[in-house]
Amino acid sequence: MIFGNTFLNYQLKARGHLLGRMKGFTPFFNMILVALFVATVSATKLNVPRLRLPYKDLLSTNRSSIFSGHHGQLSLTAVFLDEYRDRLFLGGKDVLYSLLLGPASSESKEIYWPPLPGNREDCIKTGKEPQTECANFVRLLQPYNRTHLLACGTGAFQPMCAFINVGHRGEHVFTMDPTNVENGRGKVPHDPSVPFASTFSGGELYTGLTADFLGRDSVIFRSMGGRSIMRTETDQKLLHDPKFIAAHLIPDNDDRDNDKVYFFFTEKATEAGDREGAIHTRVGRVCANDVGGQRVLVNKWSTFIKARLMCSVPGPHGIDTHFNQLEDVFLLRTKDERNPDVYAIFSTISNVFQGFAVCVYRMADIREAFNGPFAHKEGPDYQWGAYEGRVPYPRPGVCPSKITNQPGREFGSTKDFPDSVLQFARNHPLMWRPVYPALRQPVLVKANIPYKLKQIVVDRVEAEDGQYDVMFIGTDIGTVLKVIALHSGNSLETEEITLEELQVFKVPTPITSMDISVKRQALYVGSPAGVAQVKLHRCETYGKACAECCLARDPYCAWDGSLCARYVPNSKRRFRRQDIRHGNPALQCVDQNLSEELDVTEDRVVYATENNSTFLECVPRSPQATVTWLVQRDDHKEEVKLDDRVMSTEQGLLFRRLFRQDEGVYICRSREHGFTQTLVRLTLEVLQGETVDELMARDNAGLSDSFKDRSGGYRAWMPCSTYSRGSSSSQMGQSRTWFKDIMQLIGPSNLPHVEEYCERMWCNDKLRRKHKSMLEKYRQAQESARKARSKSSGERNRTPRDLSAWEE
Ligand SMILES: *[C@@H]1O[C@H](CO)[C@@H](O)[C@H](O)[C@H]1NC(C)=O
Ligand SMILES: *[C@@H]1O[C@H](CO)[C@@H](O)[C@H](O)[C@H]1NC(C)=O
Ligand SMILES: *[C@@H]1O[C@H](CO)[C@@H](O)[C@H](O)[C@H]1NC(C)=O
Ligand SMILES: *[C@@H]1O[C@H](CO)[C@@H](O)[C@H](O)[C@H]1NC(C)=O
Ligand SMILES: CC(=O)N[C@H]1CO[C@H](CO)[C@@H](O)[C@@H]1O
Repeated sequence: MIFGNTFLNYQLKARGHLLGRMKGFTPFFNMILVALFVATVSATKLNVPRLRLPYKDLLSTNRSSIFSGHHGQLSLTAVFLDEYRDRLFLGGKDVLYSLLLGPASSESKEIYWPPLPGNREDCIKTGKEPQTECANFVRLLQPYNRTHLLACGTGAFQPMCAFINVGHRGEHVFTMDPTNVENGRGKVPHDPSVPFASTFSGGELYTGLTADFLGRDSVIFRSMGGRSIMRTETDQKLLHDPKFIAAHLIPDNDDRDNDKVYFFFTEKATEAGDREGAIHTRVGRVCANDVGGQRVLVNKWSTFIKARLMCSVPGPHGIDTHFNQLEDVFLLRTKDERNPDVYAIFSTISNVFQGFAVCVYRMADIREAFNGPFAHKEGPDYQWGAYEGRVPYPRPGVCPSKITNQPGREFGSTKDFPDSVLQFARNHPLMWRPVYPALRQPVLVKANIPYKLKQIVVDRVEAEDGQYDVMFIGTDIGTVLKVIALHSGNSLETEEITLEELQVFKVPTPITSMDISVKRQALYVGSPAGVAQVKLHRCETYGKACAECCLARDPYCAWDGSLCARYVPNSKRRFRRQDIRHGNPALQCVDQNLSEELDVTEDRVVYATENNSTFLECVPRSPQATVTWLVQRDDHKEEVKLDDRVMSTEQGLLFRRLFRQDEGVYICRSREHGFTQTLVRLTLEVLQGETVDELMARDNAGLSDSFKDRSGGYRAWMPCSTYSRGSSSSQMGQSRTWFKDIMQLIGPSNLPHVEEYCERMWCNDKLRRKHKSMLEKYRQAQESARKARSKSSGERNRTPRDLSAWEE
């Protein structure tokens, strides 16, 4: 099979997205199309993800796996990642799941949990939607005790809670007693679509939600445990149409009496004055040991105070652009449990601008705002200002503790607080000073992007040159962005690098939850379509060379001397090459074996016909790289001259009409961070004289009888397998793709002919013998390519990977 080998060696790789799309376009349209491609190429490449990983690739490389319930439709509404038990608990519509996370296990258990009898029907009678409202949407899953979880659902607008037996660590128990169901009012909202926040601590449940059927009673609750239920008073000064995003207990110091529960929410900002409907983001807090007042504020929070969270960028004319709408909060916990970093996604959506920002807050700054002046307004005609009068003792917002419980001033409980303190707290819940983010600016800003940022989790990663906070940001289109923000030197400027864009879900769907397991090095990404387990990193994806690993700038990954692999701090590995700050492979990889790395895998030959269009594909791995094309003729290399006829597109080099003198060796080079690498080396052969039509005519003349049907006519099309003998089906498969490739190169209008021609060439030995002349030509081509290849590999040995290019 000389002929076959020849062609297989030269598999033509023009996958031809471009040509495929151009089929059937008039030249005029081609022109526009090309103009668009060229425009995109020259557009700015900043903030483009360095690597885009499609859904299929994530699955095929085992980077991701998806669970969508036993019946396909999960309608995920709650997730609890239990790292202690190594299990993932899910709540959806009328259903609960328990998944084992062990390496080899994919075991899952299900509990069917519909609304209580009659409630679904009652819900429908009130005019609610049967499918999207009148079901039990599980909204809350919290660990309750050593054997049980607390689960609460909307119960068709009749909230209910139940305890789920999940067993001890190591056993896969998952049962619920359906008769032992409690009223869930104040624990989850009635409406499955309204946001709410909860945290379970010390046997008590803290929730921020709307607690009534109509969704008007906005309140912060504490329930369960032994103490009486606590709530906020109904007062717009305290909470004004809030949308709760997150709740967390964060200790202040070693005295547990100072433990505080923080709520993150947005609300209508009364202090914004005339601007009706202005929304601000707040951080509010209560003392965990608050039991309300004795005469006033009975069973109502007496320690609730709140401050504004600012997230803005300087705008033109000195007017800042504020990101006011809170989307998500992630607490990056460290060894110091009192001082987690608070990561928050904000949005601002106006007629002229849609933008998103991530701001990071330090607990010290939040506490400072709460220790500062209270916001005050003397009367309806006065401006808001800092309260300058005397603040009663104990200062509102301070928890009763050893400090407040001194001889002579014995405030051991909020019930001991003087009425004046409670009155002041009730009238001054807002602090005057806002909380500014670290460095007073966002770590990440995205403006006018065609998607929304919805969820964030952060992993603090140890790298060779320090710690990096890797942000995983979920969008409303089913993707997750993996981003780091770098501070350059002493300046305030941050550089954000999108390391990867992972298309986690097949179809665009909003990501509604994200949890990170540092132990498993995995991300659990929830959406209505299901939950995905995604590995935080897959270093091999970046490539097989030191330079590629280095350019990736991924803190998880380093060059270990032979592979791009997970960076392990303090390991004994000799080679650990990583440069997140600058991504400079010239410095990191200079003593590494460069020759065998990225440099062109295989030289290839591309055949194309004169006067026709052709396309040389070259797509750099990173969209941040810029591409240049060189052409080599007689040992002389020069940059390809681009014009209307020869154009550089995002996918490769397009010849709109091929001339004989275009023959040569084409070299596609990419450049990123001053580092140049050769991606593709192609020998372009221009076929002339014998047009395909002529070849066809000759073939037809010498056609053997076996190719004529009974009527003497010539069979228009026959699958190869009908006349091939002795060639395996896998070879046939390969030949098929080869046909497609060459067809696209030779020109759309010739396709039917060429397909037929090639098929016959490929499949029939007799015919093949008749084409000695053609064979000879291809053999020569193979020979010259082989020479070119060995010559170029000789070059590689001399100058490993284009060292001169580094100095460009
Ligand atoms: C993915 O996992 C399957 C089953 O564990 C395994 O057979 C396959 O080789 C893996 N693929 C890759 C690319 O690692
Ligand atoms: C956990 O709580 C459930 C529900 O109240 C109870 O039935 C169970 O006995 C408790 N388990 C432990 C270990 O306390
Ligand atoms: C580098 O090249 C030398 C000789 O070409 C070879 O022996 C060695 O194994 C290579 N090292 C690596 C890390 O590839
Ligand atoms: C290509 O076009 C030129 C000028 O129009 C013509 O002379 C030449 O014969 C054409 N070649 C082929 C193979 O059609
Ligand atoms: C698409 C295209 O231009 N195809 C042309 C390829 O060349 C032959 C002649 O060599 C023309 O007939 C085709 O129209």
